[in-house]
Amino acid sequence: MNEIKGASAVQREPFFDPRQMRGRPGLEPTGVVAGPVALALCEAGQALALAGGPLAFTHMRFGNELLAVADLRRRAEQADMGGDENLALRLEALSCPRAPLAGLALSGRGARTRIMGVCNVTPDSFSDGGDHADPGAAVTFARRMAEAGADIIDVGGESTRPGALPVSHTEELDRVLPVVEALAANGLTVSIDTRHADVMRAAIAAGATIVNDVAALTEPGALEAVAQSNVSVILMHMRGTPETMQARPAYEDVVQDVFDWLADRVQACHIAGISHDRIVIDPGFGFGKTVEHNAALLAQLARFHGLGCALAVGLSRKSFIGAWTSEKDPKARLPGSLAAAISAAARGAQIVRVHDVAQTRAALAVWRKGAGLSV
Ligand code: PT1
Repeated sequence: MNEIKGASAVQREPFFDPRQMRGRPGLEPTGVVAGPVALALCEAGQALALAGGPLAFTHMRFGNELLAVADLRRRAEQADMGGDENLALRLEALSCPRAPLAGLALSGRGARTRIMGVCNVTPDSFSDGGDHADPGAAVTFARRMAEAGADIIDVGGESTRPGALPVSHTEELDRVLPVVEALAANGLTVSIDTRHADVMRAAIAAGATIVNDVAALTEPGALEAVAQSNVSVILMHMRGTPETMQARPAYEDVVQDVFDWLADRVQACHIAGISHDRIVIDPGFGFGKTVEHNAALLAQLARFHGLGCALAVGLSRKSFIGAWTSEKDPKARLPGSLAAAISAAARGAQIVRVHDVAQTRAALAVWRKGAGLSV
């Protein structure tokens, strides 16, 4: 399954065109299977690898239709004869392997969900309210997360929780740079959580190998800052700004709208010279979404594989988890956050951004055993 047909398709030019991935109706891989069963079904032509595996899917929701993979393939093959034009291409985007992220394997038989540990160097973060506001404390905390199994440390100096106010770039730089430098010097994989081009450039120079941007490189100079480096980027969807985003967010179809918006940002990256294999997408849970919007995004998360990029999610301790579990205290939202991480992993998300690294690692390890996965 890790060597499925189409593995080299990532190199083919039309595959790179996100406009073709926006076809209607949306495709939702469903009937997700794992382990030996997944391999057997793939070999029998009755399942397709989900983003290169280790998961696979047997069915696809296609508008109002629910189709078996074997039937879909038949339909895709008829595309040349004037059938579903770009179905074959979209199937390939859903199932081809993802490139490694900053050297971390994301696809294939032995790949496991990667854990990104949140390291906020802010006095006002929503759930860890200034626990490690000074750089020294943040470095100690991040090292502990790495020991607990974080694959990536996400360093942020500006809170983006709903209602948060912006900080000056100098302030943000003063907070994050010493932390990025120290962690990169320790050989850790560091992502910089920022919207600002100058912070991106400085953090990349200090050793960050991933830019995590909740504004998806829409701020002035941000596309260029990433394009002129060789780092990877996480493009996250947000409606409005953190200050205003929760004021009556409305969508026609939240999953399709977010998908299409991300497709446009992926295209903007391509045009700026950022290659497809450097791009990760993130639907932006809690950023300009109601509780129902977040529920739809989680339930239909597998649709986002249709862009042919790796998929990251941030669910940990967010207010919709509080709403689903009647828990007001963000730090007490751990059980819900673990279930959310498993939910996302079971839909093939390759990266989960979390506060509780050791607990998430344990929860995912047990889920993998139960699913029959080998690592
Ligand atoms: C995220 C994310 C992020 N979330 C990425 N980066 C935050 N790639 C910061 C609430 O409703 O999901 N993906 N960086 C934190 N943002 C929020 C949003 C925190 C909503 C809290 C809420 O409570």
